[in-house]
Amino acid sequence: MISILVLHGPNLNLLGSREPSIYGAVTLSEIDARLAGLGEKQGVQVDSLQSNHEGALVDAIQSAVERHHGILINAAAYTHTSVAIRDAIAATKLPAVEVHLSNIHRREEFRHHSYLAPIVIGQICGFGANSYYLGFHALVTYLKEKQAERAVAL
Ligand code: CA2
Repeated sequence: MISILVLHGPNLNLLGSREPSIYGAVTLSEIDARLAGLGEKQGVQVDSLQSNHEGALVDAIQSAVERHHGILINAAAYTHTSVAIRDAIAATKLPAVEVHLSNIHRREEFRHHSYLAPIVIGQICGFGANSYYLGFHALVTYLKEKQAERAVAL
């Protein structure tokens, strides 16, 4: 069974309670529940984790190698600062999709650069919570295609 790890970075636990004009009214629990539901429909195991701590995210990424086939990540502010998270994802060699609720390219200059963008399959941003669901679809499609390619090669 395909298994994916969903990672949410700092302050995303506040979703739904503050700044709804930027990030929408949906809560993180609602996003996680919808992702779990999408996973059930598609036969994909979905495990989610939110942390405000860079090291905890790095630990989760390192552990993902043993349990998961891909990573869906909104690294939040660490997107723009964390070489450690980038290095951890690159080291796992797991396919990853980067998502953002807001369109980071339409916001302040410092949000335009992502340390993750060069090492992920792709980035989806600007669609609110739908960025996560689109990202989930993109990652699962990628993993299923790779699985099918491997089956043909056998
Ligand atoms: O648009 C996104 O998903 C971001 O990753 C969100 C980050 C931000 O630093 C990135 O540039 C873009 C911020 C997450 C903070 O979330 C909050 C939610 C509610 C209230 C306050 C913060």
